[in-house]
Amino acid sequence: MRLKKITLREIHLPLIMPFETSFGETSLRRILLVETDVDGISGWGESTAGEDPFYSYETVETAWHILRDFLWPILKDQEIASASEVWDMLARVRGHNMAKGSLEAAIWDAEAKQKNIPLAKLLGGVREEISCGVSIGIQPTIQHLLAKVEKELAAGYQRIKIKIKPGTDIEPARALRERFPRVRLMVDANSAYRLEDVALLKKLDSLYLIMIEQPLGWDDIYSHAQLQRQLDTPICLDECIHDVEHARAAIEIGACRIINIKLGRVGGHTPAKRIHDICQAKSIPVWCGGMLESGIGRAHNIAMSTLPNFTLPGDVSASRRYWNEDIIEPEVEVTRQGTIRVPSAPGIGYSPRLDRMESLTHRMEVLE
Ligand code: OSB
Ligand code: MG
Repeated sequence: MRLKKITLREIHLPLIMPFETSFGETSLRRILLVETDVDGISGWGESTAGEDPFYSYETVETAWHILRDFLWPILKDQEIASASEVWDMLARVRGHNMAKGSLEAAIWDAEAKQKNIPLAKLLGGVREEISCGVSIGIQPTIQHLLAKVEKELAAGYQRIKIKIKPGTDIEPARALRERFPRVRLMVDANSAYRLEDVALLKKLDSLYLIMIEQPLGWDDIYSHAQLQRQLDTPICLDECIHDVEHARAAIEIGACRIINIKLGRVGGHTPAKRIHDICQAKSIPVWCGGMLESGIGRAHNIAMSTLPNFTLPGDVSASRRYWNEDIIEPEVEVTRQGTIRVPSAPGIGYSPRLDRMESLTHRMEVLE
């Protein structure tokens, strides 16, 4: 395969409802899409870089810069035997996983289309359906939260995750557990706590949560190991796990019992598979995290979630929970059982809606 051209495109997509986490609120997504031309076949990827450097240091601006000035020059006109080689070809650039992940994923899509098979198959996926949970942002009141959760459970979602921050943590989680005694429930703190908050975090142990996601520092694996020793509830790491070495370190020192894999955060399908494999070998279940993706990123998440060790419901849910209209056709839909059926069309299996993308595009750059 030879990479002939890439097109960078920034679209603006307003969320149906603002999404609040411990690090801030988002109401309009700026999304960087990458289209690759591989031997005349187009592949699509989405960078999960944010509008601000608050979840990670990457932003739409840094991802654009790294893609145009460093990643494209490495791959341009190179003979690429398969998409599985791309991650190692980009190794000279340190970090910037969201930039790398968008390009790498687009080449996987193109390769699957070239071979006329679904991306899930090319990745080694084993499922025809994936299990879905929802991630619910911080709500103004407990009443709002209960109403939201009620609605998502009625729609069939299999697991509820709520965002927490200091001051909005134990109370909403307890209210949910009282109202829904048997629901699979978890909280995500996005690094809002410190090891000194252990007494508060221990109160969560009585609520039988399936996990507490990323309570401590975004790059602090060691403190999570100290915390996990004092908690019964499993810790799941998100922000801390950037590559397979972090995953190995976290598992070996006991910093977590579950890992959330996000394609952008780890740099694409190849590093995601490597983390998946090491977790599987060490009996650590994984699940697919979300970053408020448009349909392109969502489609990649669905394909990745078909790998065998994705045994817990992920944050991959229906397009209509986020967008009035998605940029793919058909939109991602969730069954009454809280699952997504993996598409059988080649590549990501959903068609990009170019007309709609055009109308949402704020800038575009073609590199060839
Ligand atoms: O920590 O998982 C997270 C959204 C933006 C940044 C970080 C996170 C999230 C979510 C939303 O939880 C997941 C989704 O529904 O896409
Ligand atoms: Mg998270």
